[in-house]
Amino acid sequence: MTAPTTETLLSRAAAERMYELMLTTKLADDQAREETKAGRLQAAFYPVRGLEAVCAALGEVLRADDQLVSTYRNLGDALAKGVSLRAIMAELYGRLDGVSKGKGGSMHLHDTTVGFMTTTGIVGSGLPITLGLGLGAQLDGSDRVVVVTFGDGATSIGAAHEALNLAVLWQLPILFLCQNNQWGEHTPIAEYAGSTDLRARAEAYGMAAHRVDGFDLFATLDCLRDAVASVRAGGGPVFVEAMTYRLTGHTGTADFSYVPADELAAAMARDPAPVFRAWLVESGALSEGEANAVAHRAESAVADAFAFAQASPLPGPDELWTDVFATDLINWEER
Ligand SMILES: Cc1ncc(C[n+]2csc(CCOP(=O)(O)OP(=O)(O)O)c2C)c(N)n1
Repeated sequence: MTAPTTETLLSRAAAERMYELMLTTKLADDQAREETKAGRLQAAFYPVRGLEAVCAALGEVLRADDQLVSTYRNLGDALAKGVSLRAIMAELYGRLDGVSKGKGGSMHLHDTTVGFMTTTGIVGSGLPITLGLGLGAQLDGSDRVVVVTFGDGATSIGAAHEALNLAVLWQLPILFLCQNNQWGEHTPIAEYAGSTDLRARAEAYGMAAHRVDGFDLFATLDCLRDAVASVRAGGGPVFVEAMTYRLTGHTGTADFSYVPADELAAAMARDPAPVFRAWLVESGALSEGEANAVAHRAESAVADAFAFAQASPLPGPDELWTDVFATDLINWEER
């Protein structure tokens, strides 16, 4: 990691918060994959291992009223925005206490009370959704920021390009955050993209665009803090390409023996949560004992969330017709 700049020099509380978030994400992800492989969790689960520093930095720079749209690879994003780990896990298990009463599953997490607006399974579909949210913020005269996270593959989808273009044209308050893990399912980026400089695609539409090392927490914090400040100040949309690497298979159960061993080993050596812990202890920001206490909290939270999810009831037949159609229609006269 680079040394922290003045802006990213952390208060002890912020350091602990980010380490706890990164470790909670890693442990919950590890356990969810174990559960799916064992057949106890019979659901699609899309691991986020490798994205922990990007998620922690994003959580740190967003305000409570900012809004986030994410993808199926959403565990870290959801935790960063403050969604309950218990409710996320219950949703994964298809249980009534899940964020969508068990009817959405891992691809459809949302909790609008904390600004976690939606997640989708359709690659690239989050970008046009944020156009509406961004337009809403602009019409409200609010300075809230709308963020959308998406993979590198999403930048080859037509809807993503339409969204980038309109966001610039309308100068919407949107941060486009590309979590570039360098794979689209089982295809490496160089085999599906003519140019792998995704930042340049956004720049071509006329918006500020930056590329940052997404394994480097301090560099990512600096980059995202500046980007969010610029969007909030009315500077129009900003695109950030955070370079990471997928540390697991595409899904919780997918084979990933096709990933080059040297690339994976190099990425694993930069595994965000353990690397940040080592920095915290070596720099004296936290003692071994204090770092262990944070780790203990993360382990307990994950154990508690899985136990809660497994004990939660399945939705009954009475839930079949609830939350299916929108019933509270907008009254435009009153708006
Ligand atoms: C429009 C669309 N096309 C194809 C798929 C199938 N699909 C699911 S995930 C995925 C890979 C997307 O790669 P990327 O955007 O880089 O995200 P990552 O999974 O690497 O986070 C594809 C092609 C889909 N869900 N939606």
